[in-house]
Amino acid sequence: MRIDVITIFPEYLEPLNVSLVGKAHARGLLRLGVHDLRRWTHDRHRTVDDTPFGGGPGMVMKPEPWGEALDEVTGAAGHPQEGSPAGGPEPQPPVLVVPTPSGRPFTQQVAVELSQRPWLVFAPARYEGIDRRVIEDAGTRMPVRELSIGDYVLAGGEAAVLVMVEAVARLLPGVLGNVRSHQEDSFAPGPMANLLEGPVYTKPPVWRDRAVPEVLLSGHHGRIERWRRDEALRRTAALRPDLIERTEPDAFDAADRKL
Ligand code: 6GU
Repeated sequence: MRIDVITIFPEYLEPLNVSLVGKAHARGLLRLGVHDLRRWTHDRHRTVDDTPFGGGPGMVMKPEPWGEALDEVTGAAGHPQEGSPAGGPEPQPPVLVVPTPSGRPFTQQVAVELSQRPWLVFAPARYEGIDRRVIEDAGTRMPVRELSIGDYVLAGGEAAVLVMVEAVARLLPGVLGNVRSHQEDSFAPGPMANLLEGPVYTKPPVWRDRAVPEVLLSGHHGRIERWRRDEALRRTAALRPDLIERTEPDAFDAADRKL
């Protein structure tokens, strides 16, 4: 997968070079490009924002630098994309991801969908957002997803890009050592879909007088699986009743109903 990020704070994206995403990059599973939006300004002050038409607080990001940046990074400026020889099939355009608190929710399902695309371009905004025409214009050439990471307001979309890139990168083939670790995620499809994960334990079996639940040492896989589901269900009912309410009744078995 290829990921490009266009930002006025390239340093903010440096964490992408560490941990899981950094390793995926180093191992060639992910190609990352971070671009300074000011590269596409032409005035002495490298201006990227201006006052909003219609009045109101804050500043709006100007369309021209974003337009030129997206043209160049997405290849609309007429540069043939790498890996698509002249005369070959039309290359698939990237998905443009615009992080904004006014977007649709970024969920695990969205992360899975994005992880199946070959190319993502992120356009995080500072100030009050990007001039609407940039989003509309880009939308004539590529799919655009305006996405929010939660119901709170950040000062800019860069931290949201870090969140989304990490959620997507760990789903790429070969990035996680163990495929089961994301097949069993709380929000992945399957028997534990829509349930929070319950408690986990490792050695030693007794620590500060606290014993690991006996069932986990029993070697009885059926009982262990049942216990894990019970714990997940109890935790979800306590912390996220909304997740249970939006699960179809068929997803629950007779043992669930006794809890
Ligand atoms: Cl994606 N951006 C900003 N600025 N604030 C947010 C957000 C995104 N998601 C939740 N709050």
